[in-house]
Amino acid sequence: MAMTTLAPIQRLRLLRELERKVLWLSAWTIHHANHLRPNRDGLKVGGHQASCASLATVMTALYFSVLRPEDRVAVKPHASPVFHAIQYLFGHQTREKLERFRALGGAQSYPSRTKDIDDVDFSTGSVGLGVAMTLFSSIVQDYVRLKNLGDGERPTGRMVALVGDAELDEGNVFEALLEGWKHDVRNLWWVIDYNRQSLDGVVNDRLFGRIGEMFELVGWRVVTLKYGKLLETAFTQPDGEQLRQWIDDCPNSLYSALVFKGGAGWREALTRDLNQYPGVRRILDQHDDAALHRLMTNLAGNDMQAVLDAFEGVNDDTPTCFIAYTIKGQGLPFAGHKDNHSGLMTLDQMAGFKQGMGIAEGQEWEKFAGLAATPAELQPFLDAAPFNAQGKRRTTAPQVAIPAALPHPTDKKSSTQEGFGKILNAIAAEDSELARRIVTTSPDVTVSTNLGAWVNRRGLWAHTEAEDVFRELKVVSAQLWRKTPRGQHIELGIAENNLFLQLAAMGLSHQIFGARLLPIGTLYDPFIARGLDALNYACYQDSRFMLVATPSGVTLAPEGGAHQSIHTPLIGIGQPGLLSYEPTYVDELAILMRHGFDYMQQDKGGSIYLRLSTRSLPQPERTLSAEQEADIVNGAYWYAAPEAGADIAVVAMGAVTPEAIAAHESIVRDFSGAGLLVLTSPDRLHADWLAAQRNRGRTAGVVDRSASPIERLLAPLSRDARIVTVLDGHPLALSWLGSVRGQRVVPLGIENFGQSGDIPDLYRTYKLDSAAIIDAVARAL
Ligand SMILES: Cc1ncc(C[n+]2csc(CCOP(=O)(O)OP(=O)(O)O)c2C)c(N)n1
Ligand SMILES: [Mg+2]
Repeated sequence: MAMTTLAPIQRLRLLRELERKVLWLSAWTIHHANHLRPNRDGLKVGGHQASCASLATVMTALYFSVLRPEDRVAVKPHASPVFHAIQYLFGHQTREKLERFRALGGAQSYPSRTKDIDDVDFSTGSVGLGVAMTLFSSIVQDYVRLKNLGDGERPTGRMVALVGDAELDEGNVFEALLEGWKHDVRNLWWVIDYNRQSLDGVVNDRLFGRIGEMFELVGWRVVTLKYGKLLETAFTQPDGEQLRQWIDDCPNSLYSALVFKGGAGWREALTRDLNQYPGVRRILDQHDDAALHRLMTNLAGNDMQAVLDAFEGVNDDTPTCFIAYTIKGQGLPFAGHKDNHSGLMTLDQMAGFKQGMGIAEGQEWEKFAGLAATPAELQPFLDAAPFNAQGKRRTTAPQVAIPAALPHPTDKKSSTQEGFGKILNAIAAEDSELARRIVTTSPDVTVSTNLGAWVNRRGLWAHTEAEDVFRELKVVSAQLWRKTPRGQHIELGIAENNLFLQLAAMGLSHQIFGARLLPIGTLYDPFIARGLDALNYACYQDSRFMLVATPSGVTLAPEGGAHQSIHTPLIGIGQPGLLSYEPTYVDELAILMRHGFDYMQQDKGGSIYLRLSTRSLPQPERTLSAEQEADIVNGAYWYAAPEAGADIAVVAMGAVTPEAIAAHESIVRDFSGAGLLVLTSPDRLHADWLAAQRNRGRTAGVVDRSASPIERLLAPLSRDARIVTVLDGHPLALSWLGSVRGQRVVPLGIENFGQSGDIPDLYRTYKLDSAAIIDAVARAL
């Protein structure tokens, strides 16, 4: 039975059946996890039966009929069980994983690209982020399409977000909308599950008038799905308009409460308010309580035909917001109750629900149990779903070969930020695959993070050509900002959250659009905190990009504490999926960028974070050996090697290294053989050290105390050597070094908000200068 031969009425019938099944399976999956699995710790397992129910119609319509293989979806996080139920019916999810919903290795609480097996497009969980992710993905889709970076012809997909109405309270959604308007976004469908309930209760009345206007303001089409077919028919009856007006005017709380109370409640309220209208009295007479309840709760977002009509009525690429009126908990005993967000059906309620669904004992996981349509009708319908027409939807893309060394400047003095700009500029000058695959983006700090030269060469990206007016009018400027579809820089407004979502989307392009990109995003280091949840979200999805954060620390000097980053080195250590480096010299940076481009493409790789500085440092004249290059990638090297058994070592990282060099020169006069270790990555050192400890447990008997780079590096020092560490960041980032071999550490760094000032004043004030380092050595002894 092919889709094309199925009459609309037949399709509607089967979709309604599947909607029942999806509602059942989602509720049962949650029920099973909470009531039927042994509970060892007494914690509630949870799950959201009511939130699932309100989206069951929309998701059934989408996955079983409307979506195409090229479409990509971000599912409302707590509708995860609905998604898994649909994939189970498709045969992409297993019963075992559903039985283990929210247990180790089971179907995930919130849809996860990396942990679920059933073809999740975008992970969700932190509300608002998945929604905006679809918008930035639509930009990536257009970017790779206009440049032909993909694996051949690929139809343009719709980027679909299934959005809880309360998700729209998250400001990041509106930041994204505005940015999307600037970039003329296309092919976006946001379906808002307008159940007028959040977690804590019922949302503000008529909020959606405002929200609809917001979407229209930024060029979206708004399609409102308000009343279902039953109600629409009732409205055409005599006095039906009175009924419509009554519902239109009904406050959200009253409507929700009546949904919960059911038929008798509706009758009482309507009799009280509309008894003077004979037509309404007739409608009341014609419906018993159950039918009246069905009628009054017949909202379009829970009405299959209305949902299909809405989706199938949109056939162009204009971004579209569907406001789908739904009922939270539709079809469940606590429908409409304001406290239903985390409500779970009791055992009794589930027994009743199960009976109503026609499911016999032991048949709970059967795909077609309790349905009126036969398996012989349903299975072919599922098999023919257009969504699965091409099998696996997750794409791959070949790796881009990275040259053995990147071109790097050899200035006698340079900051790492300047070096970054020059390295990229040199890459931009080449006609290489590496240069073609790099795409840069920045939230209005392109120039001040030294991306300017790259943009001058490679251009700004836009759907259509736009000349640089300043250039046309011959106004002299260092920046050439010509916009073309060939451009390789996506300029964003000042919204760091958008930067991270744009990077998240770019960094998944190989798996979502079959096109390998090497994304680089720049921002000021302190403003990582502004977008931190989105950065975490990007890493959680295993997106791959290079984050260049500059300037950093108090070393940005005159700008003072407001722009000074303190704990970003700790974020670098603590953030999974993000390998962080803080190079001191430009030759290190070149090696690390090269490593980064490679690491971003490895299965077991990840994203990379480079913490840079604007402080110009004298650059060492050196040619690094392969071994030294490996040390730089591994996280540290001896700038001045210690003598065997040395009692003192100074450890430094980044912009403060010249102070450590000066201090070291003076220290060796008293303690000959003291070493100076320069770090490039406490993150990498720490991770390798922990991994070595874990592995040690497994090879019984043999204790290799130099299994990880930091153990080997510290091995020459005496057992009770003193180590002074210094960085322009929180001292905790390095103080753990004392645990490696049980040596005492005096950690220097920044613990407080800084002042404005010049570097000598600030380093003195915050005890980062050579006097402070020498003093720390004295204290250590
Ligand atoms: C950033 C973030 N804050 C808080 C939560 C906890 N939370 C999960 S769902 C929810 C309410 C969602 O309401 P709505 O979007 O209307 O979804 P509904 O359940 O009504 O469909 C909240 C506050 C979260 N997941 N993410
Ligand atoms: Mg809601």
